[in-house]
Amino acid sequence: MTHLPQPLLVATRNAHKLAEIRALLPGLDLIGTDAYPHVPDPVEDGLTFEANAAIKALAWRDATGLPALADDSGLAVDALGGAPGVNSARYAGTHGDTAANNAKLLRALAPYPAPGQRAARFVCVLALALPGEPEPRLFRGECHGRILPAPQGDHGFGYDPLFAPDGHDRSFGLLPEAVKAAISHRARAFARLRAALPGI
Ligand code: ITT
Repeated sequence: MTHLPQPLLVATRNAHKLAEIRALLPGLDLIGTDAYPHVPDPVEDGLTFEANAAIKALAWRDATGLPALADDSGLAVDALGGAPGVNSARYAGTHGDTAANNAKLLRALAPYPAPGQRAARFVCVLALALPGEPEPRLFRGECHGRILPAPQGDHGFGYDPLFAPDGHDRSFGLLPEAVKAAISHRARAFARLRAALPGI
């Protein structure tokens, strides 16, 4: 198979992610999970981005019968031993509470004020689960940078206002959205997917 099968279910409940994925796959027939409100969200209890991406892609493929593409992603901060990592969406306790997550991250990094102590990377693992294939195909992308002392801007979502990618002084929250679309962890994972499935 050299092309992505269509229609393709994008296995995310995160509207911001879905919008970025639509922009990274222009012209493809993509279906969001809104079309399936009765399907329960799978439990993401994997210890790695790969494991959780696979859980989501397989669960949604099996629930709908459609080829499914999942994105498991998050922020790994060196000084925090890789936290929040796979817990990025629920770092402060409540799933998707961005303000609380970002506030907790700034508190955790207060003992590390120097820019050189605040290295971090965004990670994205895409899992493509195709009907008839036992294992999903996995594609990983990373974007390295650092955590800023205070939030900047309101582009993007999640930790974007706190993250300045390498080579830039401003956050993904302030940088033009085209910059994130070109260099993000998600863009890099999609570049890998495209290389493996030429013709997309
Ligand atoms: P789905 O599982 O339904 O896709 P989710 O938001 O729960 O949605 P994850 O479990 O993969 O997805 O958690 C991803 C979290 O990591 C997300 O909620 C943000 O806090 C953070 N994150 C991931 N990608 C990001 C990005 O591009 N910019 C900023 N924060 C990001």
